[in-house]
Amino acid sequence: MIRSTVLVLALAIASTLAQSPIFGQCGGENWTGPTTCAAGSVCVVQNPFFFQCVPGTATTTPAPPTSTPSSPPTSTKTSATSTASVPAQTGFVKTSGTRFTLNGAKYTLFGSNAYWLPLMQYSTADINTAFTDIVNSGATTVRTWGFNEVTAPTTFGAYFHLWTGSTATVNTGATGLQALDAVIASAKAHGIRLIISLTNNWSDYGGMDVYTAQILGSGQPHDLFYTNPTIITAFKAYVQAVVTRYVNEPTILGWELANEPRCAGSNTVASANCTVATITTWASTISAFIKSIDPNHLVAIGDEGFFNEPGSHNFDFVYQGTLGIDFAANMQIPTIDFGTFHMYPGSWGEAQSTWPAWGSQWITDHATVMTSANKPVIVEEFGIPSSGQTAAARETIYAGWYQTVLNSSLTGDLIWQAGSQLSNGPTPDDGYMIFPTDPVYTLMQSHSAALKARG
Ligand SMILES: *[C@@H]1O[C@H](CO)[C@@H](O)[C@H](O)[C@H]1NC(C)=O
Ligand SMILES: *[C@@H]1O[C@H](CO)[C@@H](O)[C@H](O)[C@H]1NC(C)=O
Ligand SMILES: *[C@@H]1O[C@H](CO)[C@@H](O)[C@H](O)[C@H]1NC(C)=O
Ligand SMILES: CC(=O)N[C@H]1CO[C@H](CO)[C@@H](O)[C@@H]1O
Repeated sequence: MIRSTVLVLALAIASTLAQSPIFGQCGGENWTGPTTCAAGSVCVVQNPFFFQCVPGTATTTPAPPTSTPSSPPTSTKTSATSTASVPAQTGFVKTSGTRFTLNGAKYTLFGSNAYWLPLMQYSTADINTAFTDIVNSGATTVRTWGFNEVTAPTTFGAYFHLWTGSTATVNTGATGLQALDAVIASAKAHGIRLIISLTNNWSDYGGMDVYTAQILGSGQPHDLFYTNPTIITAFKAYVQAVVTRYVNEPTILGWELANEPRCAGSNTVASANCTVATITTWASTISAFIKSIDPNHLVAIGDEGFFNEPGSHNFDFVYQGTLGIDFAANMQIPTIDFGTFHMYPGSWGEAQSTWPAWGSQWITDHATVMTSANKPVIVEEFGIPSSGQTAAARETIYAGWYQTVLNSSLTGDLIWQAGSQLSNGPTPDDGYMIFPTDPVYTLMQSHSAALKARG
């Protein structure tokens, strides 16, 4: 009984494996799985490591599949690529005044964050599920992490930069940048553009303090990341490796220098030397460097958008310049194409009763700088935790903030953060996750429609 069940299962699996499902992998270096695609999809070469079944039909019948896993029929795949009706992903997103454009038309920047996409060793099917949920929210754009600094290979998840003493090597293997390749391929197949951040202020996934600790020793001030010449060289080397790998990839909307750069880190302090000028100088240097090696992609800082207006707004700390960010000054950097800001009134100590109005003011203040700098500005992270207030109150706050984005004419927004139910359970939930069953997801759909309809 058991034996025959196993046999039937094995046969069922074998016949399933004969073809890859839609959005499944169908080839690439060392791929030993199926090289033909389910009906209604064709195998497209996304990059040398990753061929994918994408919806569409070849206009000419491909050669009969002679499925020899070790030597995939590359010529068949190439001809399918040119004839398949896959979502167009040509042209690079550009800016025009305070808006984004794509191939001369308006590009509406709306979507969510999904930092976990390249980091969790998800299967191709799971990555596709996540992107399907994201697309169905009305998203055009997703922000994710292009970094994970480690001092030893991880036993779970991808890492991109491995440190031994003061020397780092870029992991280009299956547990490294190929995981990012797979995310980019899936984004492309779903018509999504990506904003990719290149390091982190915080200790999550390594970040800046790994550079300072490995190169200068532990316990150093966080802001030496921005000023120490050896560290700047090391960061540039990493940036160069990632940016040049994808220099011709239009699925990437833009690069971000770092997630939330500040003078101080998670467990490291700011030196007495760190001022807003420290990070403005660093952002000028690194963004100019990226432009010198990649003329195709937009560049942003990835900061929280703090203002440097000492004494203003009843001394609310996010307006005082004390954290190392001067949003208005940074918008003047010629090699920064668009501005970013974040919005977490809860984490920033604002009284809960003020969140709707406080957030609307924060959005409007950034829209004012958007207009004067004549560059796009996006609120690229914002959220309120699902615990601590009623579901109805939470929805009302999100609805009000979305309405303020429209009212203020702000360029666009990315909520923190997307969530999906995958084969092994939900994506990482930090209390801000928005699954498709969440009423806020429905709000996202109507807001995206309103943003796309806006002139
Ligand atoms: C393919 O296998 C070879 C030999 O094991 C290895 O060197 C190479 O890195 C592999 N390529 C990928 C994309 O995993
Ligand atoms: C602070 O600046 C002074 C003067 O330029 C310099 O000697 C010192 O090394 C700096 N300290 C740090 C932590 O950057
Ligand atoms: C947006 O503008 C409309 C029309 O002027 C106004 O009624 C509404 O209160 C505004 N809402 C927000 C959240 O700014
Ligand atoms: C957005 C983000 O990554 N925030 C985290 C940064 O690091 C600090 C300290 O580890 C956390 O408290 C934040 O949640």
